[in-house]
Amino acid sequence: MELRIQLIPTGEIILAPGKNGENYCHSCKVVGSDGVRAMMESALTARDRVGVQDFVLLENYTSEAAFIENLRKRFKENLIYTYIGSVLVSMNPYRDLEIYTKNHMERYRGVNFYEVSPHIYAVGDNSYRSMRTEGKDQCILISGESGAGKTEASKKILQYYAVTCPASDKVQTIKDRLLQSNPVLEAFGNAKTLRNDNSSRFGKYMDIQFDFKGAPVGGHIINYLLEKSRVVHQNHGERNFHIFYQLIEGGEEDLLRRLGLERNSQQYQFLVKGNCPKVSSINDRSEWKAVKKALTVIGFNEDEIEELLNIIASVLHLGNVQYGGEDGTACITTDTQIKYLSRLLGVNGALLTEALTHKKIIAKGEELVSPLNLEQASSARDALSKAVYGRTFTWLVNKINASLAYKDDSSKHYSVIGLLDIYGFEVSKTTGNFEQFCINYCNEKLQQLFIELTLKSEQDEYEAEGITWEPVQYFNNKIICDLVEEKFKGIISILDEECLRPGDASDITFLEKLEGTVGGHAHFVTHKLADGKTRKVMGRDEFRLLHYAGEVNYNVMCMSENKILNQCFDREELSDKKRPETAATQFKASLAKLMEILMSKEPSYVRCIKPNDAKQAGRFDEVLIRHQVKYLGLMENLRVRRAGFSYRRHYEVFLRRYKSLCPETWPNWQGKKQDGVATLVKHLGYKPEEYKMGRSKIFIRFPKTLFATEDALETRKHGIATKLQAGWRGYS
Ligand code: AOV
Ligand code: MG
Repeated sequence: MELRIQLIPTGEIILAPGKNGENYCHSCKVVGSDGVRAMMESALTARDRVGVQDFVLLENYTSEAAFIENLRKRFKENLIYTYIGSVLVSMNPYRDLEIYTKNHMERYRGVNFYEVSPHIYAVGDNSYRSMRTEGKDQCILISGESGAGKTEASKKILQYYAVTCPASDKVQTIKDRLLQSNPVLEAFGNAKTLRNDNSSRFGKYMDIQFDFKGAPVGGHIINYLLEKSRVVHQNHGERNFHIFYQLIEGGEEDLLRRLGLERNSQQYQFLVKGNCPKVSSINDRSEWKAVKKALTVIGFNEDEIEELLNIIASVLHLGNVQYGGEDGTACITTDTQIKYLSRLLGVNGALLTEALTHKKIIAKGEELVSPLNLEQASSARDALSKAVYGRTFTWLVNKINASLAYKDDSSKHYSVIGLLDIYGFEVSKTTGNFEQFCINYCNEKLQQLFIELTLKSEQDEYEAEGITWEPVQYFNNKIICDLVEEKFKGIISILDEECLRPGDASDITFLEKLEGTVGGHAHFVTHKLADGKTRKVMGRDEFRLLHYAGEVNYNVMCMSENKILNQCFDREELSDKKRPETAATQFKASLAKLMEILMSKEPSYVRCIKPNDAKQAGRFDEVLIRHQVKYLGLMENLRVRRAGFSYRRHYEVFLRRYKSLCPETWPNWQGKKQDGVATLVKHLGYKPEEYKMGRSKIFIRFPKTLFATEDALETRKHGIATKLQAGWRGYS
C-alpha cells in the first residue's frame, strides 16, 4: 500500500494509507515495507537540508537563531520563499532562478496554499481565488528595504495574472498594456542607486480590475512623490533616471540630431554628478528598444513619443545652461542651449532667457521684475528642470491610466486586486533630504498597517471573543508615525507652520521649534544633549529619527526648501483646506488616502529580505538579515501565528455550510447556533486542541482540520463513499 507523508503545520510527521495497495516511496523509489522507512528518512533528511517551508513548523519557533538558520538552509538551496502562515517571506537571490516558467505558473493555478511549495505565484493565486469566491477586493502589500526584491515580486504577480487568467482579444490588449506599463514607468521613475541598480524612485499602487469572468479588463496606477531632486543631483556612484542614458545610448542617429544630443552622457551636467555613466547589470541600449516598444503597446503615437523625448532632451539642455555675469547679476553664457530649448519646447528664446535670469513678483497689484544673482539663477534652472521632469512623469502616469481604463460601459462592476510596491526604507550614512524623509515615513506607515492588521487586530479579536491567549509583545511603530504626522505636534505640522509663516522663518527656527516641541521624544535626536552640551557627531542643521528600521539623519535645509516643491498630487483633492499645502502635508494626505484604500481590501503580505549589501548571489550576510527579521517583526508574526488560529468562522456560517455532515444538525438545528456547532464538531471528531469556541465564532487552529471537513462535504455532495485519501494533503 502506498503511504503518504504529511508534515502538518505543527511539525508532526503522519503516515496515512494511500490508494494503490503497496508501500512506495516516491523520492527513493522503494517499494514494500522498506518504502515506509525510506520515505520517512528521506523526508527527514530533506527537511534537515532544506529547512521547513513554513516557519510555524519550526520546533523551536521562538528562537531567532532557528529562524535565521532555516532561512540560511533554504537560501543555500535556492529556496527563496518561506511562509509564516499566509505571509510570504522572500529572499532576493540576486540570480535568475528557473522558477518562473509557464509550467510553474500552471502548478500554482487554483491550488490551495498549503498543497504546493511556497511561491510568489501562490500569493497571487490565493488573492485571485479569494476575490473570485468571496467577492472581496484584495491587495498585496510588498515591503522590505531598498533592493530586497519588491518591484521584482510585483512584476512576477502581474505576469502570473497575465498568463493564467482567462483572455479574449480585448483582454489580451489590456494584459499587454498592464505588462508594458512597467518598462515605461521604470525607465522614467527608476535609477541606479548605491543600494539597487534598478531602484524605484517613486511609490506605486496599481489596481488590476477583473470582470465577472475573472479576466483582467483594466487597471489604474497611483504614483507617490517622485524623487525629483535626482534630476539635478546624484550622489557619488548613483545615476539619474534610466531614460536619460537609454536615450543617449540607444537613440537613433537622426533622433539624437533632432534633439541636439551627443552620444556621450558625460557631456551633460545633470548626468555627471554621480560619476557613474555605465552600470554592468544594465544594458541601456536594449532597454531603450524595450521602452519604445512598450510606449507603442500602451498607445502612444509617434508624435507623442517625439514630444516626450523633446522634453527629456530639454532637461539635459537645461542642465547645461551656464551663467556668467558681472556685478552679481546672472546672464546666460551658453546660447546654443537656449536655441535647442526654445525649439524643443516651442517657447520664445528671449522669454526663456528672462525666466532663467529674472524673478517676477506681484506686489500691490504691480508686477516687479528683478534680476537674479548667480546662485539664485542656478536654483531657478534646477527648480525648473525638476518641475518639468516631475510633470512629465505625472503626465506619463495619466496617459498609462487612460490606456488601462476599463472601457466596458455596459457593466461597471469589477473586482480589484491592488499591488503596492513602494520605494524601500533607506538608511544612509550621508544625511537624508526631504525626499528620503518621505520615503522612510511611507515605510513607517506601511509597517504600521502590517502591525494593525496582523499583530494587533489578531490579538484584539481573540480578546473580544474571549479566547484565552498569551499576548505577544511587539514594537508598535505608531509612536514614530505620530512623531512625524500628528496634528499640531508632529514634524510635518511644525514644518508647515514654519514654511507658511511669513517673516523670519528659517532652517534654524524650524530646528529650534522641533526641539521645543518634540525634543524629548524617544525617537528624535539633535546635536543638543539634555544637559545643555552638544553631540559632536551631529551637525547643527540636522535632526535624527530613530526609525523602526534604523537611524537616519535629516538635513533641515533640505526640508524647509520644499516650500517651492509641491504638486505631488492632485490639488483639488484638498480643496476644502484653507491655506496652501506644503509638499510634506500633501504627501501625508496622499498616504492617509492610500491607507484607507488598503484597509478597505483584504490584504496579503510579501516581506522581502535583502541577503547582502553587495548585490551578490549566494551571499548570506547574517547581521544584515537578522536586522531585517527584527524590524519587520517576523518573530512576533510567527509567534502570533503559531499560537493562533488559521481559520475562524461565525457560528451561523459554519453551521449553514456543514450541518449536513451530522444527523443531529441536519436538516435544521433548532437550538442556539453555538450549541449546533459544538454538536457538529463533536460528531466530526475535532480534537480539543484543534479548535476553540469564541463568543460569536469558532476558531480552528490548523488548515488541515478545515480541509478534512471540506473534503467530507465534497464526498457527501458527490454521494461517494468516504475516500481513504480524504483529508490527506501533501505538505512536504
Ligand atoms: P526593490 O524594489 O525592493 O528595491 P528590486 O525588486 O528592484 O528591489 O530588486 C533589486 C534587484 O534584485 C533586481 O534588479 C534583481 O537584480 C534582483 N532580484 C530581486 N528579486 C529577484 C528574484 N526573484 N529573482 C532574481 N533576481 C531578483 V527599491 O525599489 O530600491 O526599494 O526603492
Ligand atoms: Mg523597487
